[in-house]
Amino acid sequence: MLENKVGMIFGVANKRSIAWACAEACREHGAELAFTYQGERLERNITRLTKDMENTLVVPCDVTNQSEVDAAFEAVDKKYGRLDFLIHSIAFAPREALEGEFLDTSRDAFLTALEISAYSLPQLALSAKPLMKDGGSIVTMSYYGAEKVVQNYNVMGVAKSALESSTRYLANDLGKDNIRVNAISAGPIKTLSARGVKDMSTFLTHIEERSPLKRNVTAREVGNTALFLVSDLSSAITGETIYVDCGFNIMGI
Ligand code: 0WD
Repeated sequence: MLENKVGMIFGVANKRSIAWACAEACREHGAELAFTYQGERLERNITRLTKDMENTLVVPCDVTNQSEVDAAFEAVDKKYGRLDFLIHSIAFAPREALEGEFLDTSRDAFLTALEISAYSLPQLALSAKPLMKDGGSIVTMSYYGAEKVVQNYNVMGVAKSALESSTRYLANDLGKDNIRVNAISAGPIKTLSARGVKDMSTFLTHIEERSPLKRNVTAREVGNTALFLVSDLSSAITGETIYVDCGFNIMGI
């Protein structure tokens, strides 16, 4: 499905990361993949995970450092000469902002969360565009807290609202270049980032009880949807937020 396609994956922290599940799904369908990692602490993880994958590239890229972003795309251009898809699976908010009341969010926490979790999407799309010579597909990861109040999710919910809105504006700007931009609104999954949200296990139990499918999603199910969105099977879908949440979002009382 993805033979002869080159993808860039942002946000693998370890094997539990949603980005890694996306990478495995895309790899199994023939894609060549470049991985970025944030900071030296994650370099060893990603190098170990990708050691048996052929023709990969692993480059540092902290999105708050524009020169690292530029260097990452230059490295992809040099190695592959093109880019067909990009998976954006990164987010961050200071831990103290992910508990208590949203009202108490500091200016610094607000700006940091919005910069890393939302601005990074248009930032990376701008660098990806010249490499997506034959069109392309960009996928980002959102969460239900973008549209409804989820206890403790706080400023990250605001960042995800900005992210989903950015998805639509980017889809409009990039449509003429045949570049599609979509978000996946994933149900909660126990990853490194998710552990930063207080009372995460309560969310998981609630979804098991209330969602139509009576269970939580797996990272691989999110990865499979990302595979669909970066493949030509979804060629007329852009600007959407697609729920991969066992149906939880449809429920009222
Ligand atoms: O329940 C969940 N796990 C859900 C996650 C439900 C719905 C959505 N999501 C979203 C997250 O908000 C995020 O956008 O999916 C995306 C991936 O999250 P994940 O797979 O749950 O988390 P994780 O494995 O921790 O990967 C996120 C990574 C960071 O990991 P850590 O944990 O080290 O902060 O985002 C990256 C980093 O690798 N990241 C950055 N990358 C570049 N520059 C930066 C940065 N400044 N900051 C964080």
